[in-house]
Amino acid sequence: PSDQSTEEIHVFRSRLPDIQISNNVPLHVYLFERLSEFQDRTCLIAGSSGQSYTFAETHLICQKIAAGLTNIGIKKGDVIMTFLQNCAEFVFTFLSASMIGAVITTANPFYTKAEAFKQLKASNAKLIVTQSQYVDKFRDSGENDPKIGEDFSVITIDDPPENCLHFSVLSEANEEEMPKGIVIQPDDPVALPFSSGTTGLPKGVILTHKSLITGVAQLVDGDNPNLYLKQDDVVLCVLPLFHIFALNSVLLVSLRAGASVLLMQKFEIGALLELIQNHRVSVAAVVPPLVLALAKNPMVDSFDLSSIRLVLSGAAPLGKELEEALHQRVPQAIFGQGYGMTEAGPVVTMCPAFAKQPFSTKSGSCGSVVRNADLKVVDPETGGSLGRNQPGEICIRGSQIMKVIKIIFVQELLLWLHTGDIGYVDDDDEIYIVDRVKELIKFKGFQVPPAELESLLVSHPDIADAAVVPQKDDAAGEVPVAFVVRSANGFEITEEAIKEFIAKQVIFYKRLHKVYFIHAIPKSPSGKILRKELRAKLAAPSTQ
Ligand code: 4UU
Repeated sequence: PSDQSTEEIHVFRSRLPDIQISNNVPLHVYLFERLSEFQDRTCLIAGSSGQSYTFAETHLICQKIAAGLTNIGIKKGDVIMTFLQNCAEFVFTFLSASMIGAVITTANPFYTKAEAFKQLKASNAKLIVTQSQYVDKFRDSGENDPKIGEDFSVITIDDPPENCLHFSVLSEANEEEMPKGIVIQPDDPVALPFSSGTTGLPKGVILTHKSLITGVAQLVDGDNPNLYLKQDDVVLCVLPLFHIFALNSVLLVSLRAGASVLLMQKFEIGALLELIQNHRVSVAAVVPPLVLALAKNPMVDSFDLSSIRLVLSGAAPLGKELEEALHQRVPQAIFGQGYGMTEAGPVVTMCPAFAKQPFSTKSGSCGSVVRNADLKVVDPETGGSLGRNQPGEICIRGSQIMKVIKIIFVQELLLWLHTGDIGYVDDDDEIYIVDRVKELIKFKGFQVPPAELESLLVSHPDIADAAVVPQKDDAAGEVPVAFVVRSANGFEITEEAIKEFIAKQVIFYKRLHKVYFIHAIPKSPSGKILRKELRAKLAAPSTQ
């Protein structure tokens, strides 16, 4: 309601001037706009095999796959699910989908069968691109569930199991057969990542061609790009591409800027250090648990990390001490944070020390708001706009944010996205995130939606009611813990049994770390769980 009020709004802007953004073309056209300038340079390097692809090769393969997708019946508006670890095929599938106006929904390949099916059904995907080892997660589903071969197809990047096709049916198609005449509008969707946002279960976040182009341009376009990438940069992609951080701020920005992306399937410290040294990695996108590993592991001292010039941390709060500990090991690098959210398309703030003409920044800050966007801070109780140095809910506005379908009435041209994060803007336009008012729990930067665990918990006959909240944890940042009301059926379910019941149904990072039994879940008169009260209970000594 406050969005419609007439009171004065304190709008915070980037320290960098606005730029012209060419966001009226399809995403792939924008990304490959400068292809002729760097077509023979390395675009992708597969870390495990060392195989690499130039920009020209990448572009050609994507055109072939666009033709191949059309041959197997994928049309504009259809959804394709990637169920992959980082690999070149992920990149090819994403860009090819853009070329034919299809939409990519990205999922974590470690999802359990139940989690995979939820996203498959919610996104109505017609095709899944995955590895053979994961195909069983899409078989033997419930009676009303979609079926392989009938409702959707499966393509594997390795030997295809029964009823599946090999990736070569796409990549060996004739690029001449790419469909002509597909008209893609700036507001057409191109990506559908899943996120639980500020409340409830995970849902598809509609990101359009225009929003993703804007998000990339805000970082790497203009005379003084906020995140200055050079054509000879090698950008580390160890964070998963199914998450918006790596997708946007590692892959898409590098494609636009002509930098190479070094793809790593999964994090393993020895292999990582070797790859950094051998490929002379210059830009590293990291999350706090990775900073912890690099800061603490003794192996780090035996490798040459002198090529690293930028370290960008995001997805969860980074402690100053931790940042300084790693900085001592990589003294030549500029350290900074980005703060983003899937729904925000995704970057809200970025460290301006990464700019071509850099600004100095303070440790602990998440940088300044991105250019071509407005940021405001509101009082979470009253909705009133706050000035500098006053913590409140961060709100962001610009063409990069997700597409909202049901707009009932709009008084402003662009809507403010409420992030559910509490932060403030200091006298130097630097933004600090200090708390979260939304339900979301972040385990090592991964989303754990409490509503999902709560609905699983109350589905158990021995549980009458439940609430899941974050508990602070040194290694993971936060871990999910549950408050449980036992049902009066005489069976005294144990903590271990509850943990196991959940662990069987969810991916590793959603597992419960502790269960506290309680007589009633505190709720507001309207029935909302009073999470603040439960978090306060955790801080009290009796629950330790
Ligand atoms: C404290 O985490 C992300 C996106 C992160 C991102 C993307 C592009 C970082 C840098 C970049 O360049 O998205 P989600 O949707 O998984 O989670 C969003 C939530 C935020 O609302 C906030 O609570 O993750 C938390 N978060 C952070 N918290 C994200 N970044 C930060 C941060 N400090 N730097």
